[in-house]
Amino acid sequence: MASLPNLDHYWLPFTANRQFKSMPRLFKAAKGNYYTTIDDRILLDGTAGLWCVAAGHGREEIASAVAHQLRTLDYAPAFQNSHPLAFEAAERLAHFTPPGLDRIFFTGSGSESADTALKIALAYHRVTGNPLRNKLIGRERGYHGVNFGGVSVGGIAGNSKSFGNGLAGVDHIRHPLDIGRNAFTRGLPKDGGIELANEFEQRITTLHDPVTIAALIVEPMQGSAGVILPPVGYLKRLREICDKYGILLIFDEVITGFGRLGTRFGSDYFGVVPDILTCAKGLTNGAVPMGAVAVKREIHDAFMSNSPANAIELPHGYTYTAHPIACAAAIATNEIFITEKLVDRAASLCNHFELAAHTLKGIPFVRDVRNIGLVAGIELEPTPDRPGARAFATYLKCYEMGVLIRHTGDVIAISPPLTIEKNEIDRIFSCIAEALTSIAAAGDKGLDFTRYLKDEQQWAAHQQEIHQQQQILGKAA
Ligand code: PXG
Ligand code: PLP
Repeated sequence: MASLPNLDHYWLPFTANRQFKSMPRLFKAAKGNYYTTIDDRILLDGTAGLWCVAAGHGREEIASAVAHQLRTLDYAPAFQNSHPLAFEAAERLAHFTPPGLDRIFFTGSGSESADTALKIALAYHRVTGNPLRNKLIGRERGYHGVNFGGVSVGGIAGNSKSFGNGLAGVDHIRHPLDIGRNAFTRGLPKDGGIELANEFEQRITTLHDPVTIAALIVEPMQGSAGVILPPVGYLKRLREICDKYGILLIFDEVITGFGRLGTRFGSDYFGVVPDILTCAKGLTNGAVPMGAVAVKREIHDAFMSNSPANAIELPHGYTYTAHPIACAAAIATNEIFITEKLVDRAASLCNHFELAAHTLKGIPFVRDVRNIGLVAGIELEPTPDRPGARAFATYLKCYEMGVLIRHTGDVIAISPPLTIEKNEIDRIFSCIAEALTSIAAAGDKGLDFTRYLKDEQQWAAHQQEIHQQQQILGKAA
């Protein structure tokens, strides 16, 4: 059995650390659509890492571009200097993003992209002579990363309640999830989109003065909070309302970008063009941290023409903005997308994926299946006293059976690499069905996590023993 590293020092993000360390799940390698764990389990990747490994794992093209760049130019100062790959990466991305959104600001992640987009929106109104347009509107159950701006406009209370008041001047519109009406809808819900979007107008006119609103930020499809789809016509109507009142529309496409919906971006899927678009994840195939904000040319140009000569137009940026290694990875990833026609490939799998996802109707605990592109959300009946426990047990059971799924609250989210094969799609959903059926059959024991992943638990216990022995020896010395 492989040995475990010392688990004491690393504090894992968005993880129940004590639970994890009693049952550590560590990966040592990945290739194509599969992970290998440190105890040599092979896991089919049903989640493209965390929605980011669109082109499949272990891509040689990216590895060699990154290695070459690392040996050639490891770092260039991001402020007042740059390097050619930054411009090439921006040009390629500008050709990939929806028409008009061709001025690119690079960041290190989706969270940084969200905060950058919000700052650009606020600064845009100031630079064009409207400094009082400074309120930001987000949406219930929205996820825009974990930095203060993104958390403030985000709509997940669990992600914000520990961290004080966040930004002032923020309000939220309703989320569109309505299971009572739309359970098991294939694709987008048909009804209610226009009414729901009209509530945005109602809210800003009755509670605010619309001329005080700088921007509305929404994910075209809400990923993190459990795969929530916009009803038909909803996003178009939001666009119209923004236009009517001079409000910038920001699409946070960190998940929906790079082929996830069978189109390049969510904007392309819905035929709605935002003023500012954020992305990350698939930009480098998850291989190097990087995000980007694509801005309409007019917005960018307003900064250039309204700022004093030689002044810094936007006092914002990161040490690692357009990092050479990230740019090399982004360019190599873009090349893969083009040569392998990955977006078309994803589009050609969507029907099969939808059918496979909806085979879960009627399986124990499944109260809704939602799907769009290569994304499925499977919402489970919650256990009254232990929210999320069923989804977590399902995740553990699937892991035992060799399939990696993602769970958040009572929702299981599936988002495989765009390189997935049809039989692998079938395997993901049949594995979930089998896991749920076995959990249901086990009754209360189904939610006893100590029944799962015995090997991992033995390792953890062993590790604890060694650790204690070392402490005893340390004291004696
Ligand atoms: N905006 C959106 C719409 C996202 O989905 C971020 C911003 C933040 O990106 P970074 O790179 O800072 O994590 C995200 C990230 C999940 C999951 O399982 C989703 C995300 C990240 C990790 C897990 O739903 N979304
Ligand atoms: N904190 C300190 C003290 C810094 O000097 C810097 C950057 O120079 C930062 C934070 C920001 O770091 P980054 O540019 O990597 O976001």
